[in-house]
Amino acid sequence: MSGILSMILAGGEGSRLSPLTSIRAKPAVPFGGNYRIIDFVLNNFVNSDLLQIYVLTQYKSHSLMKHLSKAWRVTGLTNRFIDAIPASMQTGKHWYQGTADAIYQNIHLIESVDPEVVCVFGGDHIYKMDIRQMVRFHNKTKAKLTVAAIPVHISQAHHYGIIEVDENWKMIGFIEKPTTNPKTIPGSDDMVLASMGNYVFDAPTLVTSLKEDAAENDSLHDFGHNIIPKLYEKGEVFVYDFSQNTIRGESETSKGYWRDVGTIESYYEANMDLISTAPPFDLYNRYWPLRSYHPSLPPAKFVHDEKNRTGQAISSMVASGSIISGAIVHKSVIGYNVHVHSHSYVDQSVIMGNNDIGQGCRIRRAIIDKNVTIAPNTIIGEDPVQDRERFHVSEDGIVVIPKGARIGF
Ligand code: ADQ
Ligand code: ADP
Repeated sequence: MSGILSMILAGGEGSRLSPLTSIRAKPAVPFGGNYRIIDFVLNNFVNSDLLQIYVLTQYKSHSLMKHLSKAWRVTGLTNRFIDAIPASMQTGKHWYQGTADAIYQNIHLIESVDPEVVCVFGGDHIYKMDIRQMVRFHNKTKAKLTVAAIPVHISQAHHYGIIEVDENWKMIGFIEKPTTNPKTIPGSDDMVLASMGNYVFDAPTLVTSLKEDAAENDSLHDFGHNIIPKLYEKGEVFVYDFSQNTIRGESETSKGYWRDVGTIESYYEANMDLISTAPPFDLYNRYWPLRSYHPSLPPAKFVHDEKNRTGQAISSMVASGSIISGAIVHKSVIGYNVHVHSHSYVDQSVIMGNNDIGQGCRIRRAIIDKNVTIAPNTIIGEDPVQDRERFHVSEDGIVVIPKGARIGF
């Protein structure tokens, strides 16, 4: 496939993921032991052999830029690139006002590549998608814009753009983040069709729509609020049914898996999905390799204590450089260079990397950001009242320890 330019929106603030996003952009948040959230959409493009990609960054982008330059540098291939584009006030003295403005401020990049089709995708979801299949659908329907969609429960409708389609999947209704209950999918009482925030545009339509939108004073300059409603009213928008996307080597249970890891709960659950016995999101499918930056580190090490039968990780993932020494790790995701010392127990937790968990600790249902040191005999996640006094705790009781904290000293 040629003539396809991709622009990934990676500048969102991700405030609902705080404190994990208090020092970095949401797409840079570590995920699944070895990865950053942005890696999944980038792998979708690379595995679809679409390699003309601009990644638009803005909010707290240092960590994201570092990751992109270490993990995703493309060298030596003509007309193949993954370029990080920091916000640089191209069209006036203001940062990106909305997602459409982020693309508008970089319209010169589209005009200089001169593609036929532009993919505008979000940078902060966990899923696998063969994007060529969506582009083929877009070409077949001759749509000006194609929006990828997935069914979600009606209770979640207010987080998404909600879509109505006719029998040919032409968009006949769209409300961005509705405040009242929208129409459900025909034949279902409680499911609605949600936009995944992934768009395939005809390049001239995108350029014209962005220029018109930029000239409007009362616009939010946002795809969901402003661009999509205008285009669908002209009958030019089709909807791509993500559940039809197929990937070699994937099981039936993983079909349609897509997670907006926008809250602490959803981020936590998506990490836990990785370690279930039959994971709905499989990191081990060799037909869909998931690249990232891998530092050179020694293999994970498990130091066994014969007497206590410790020094094990059960139903867990443990990244390189980590040492589980006389401790037990259960149903947890452990990132790089984590040292869990003897007589400690880590259960149902996400430990991101460069952490030291002292002897005799008990840690349950916690997310521990990078570079955290935990003093011996610290207990986290067992007493909800005490936890709320000492830590950031999510609505569902997940304790989150921010990057660099020293706990219990
Ligand atoms: P939201 O995710 O709420 O809804 P938004 O916060 O605008 O929309 O983020 C969309 C994408 O753009 C994210 O990847 C974010 O990181 C990025 N982004 C946000 N502001 C940016 C900026 N100033 N510069 C660069 N990138 C930026 C959208 C759609 C809904 C759809 C959901 C699916 O509007 O219709 O249902 O995505 O999650
Ligand atoms: P604990 O407090 O759990 O006893 P220690 O820090 O004393 O942990 O380390 C226990 C074991 O972990 C060591 O005996 C060694 O096998 C292993 N270990 C510790 N640090 C390293 C390292 N840098 N490289 C390799 N193995 C290490």
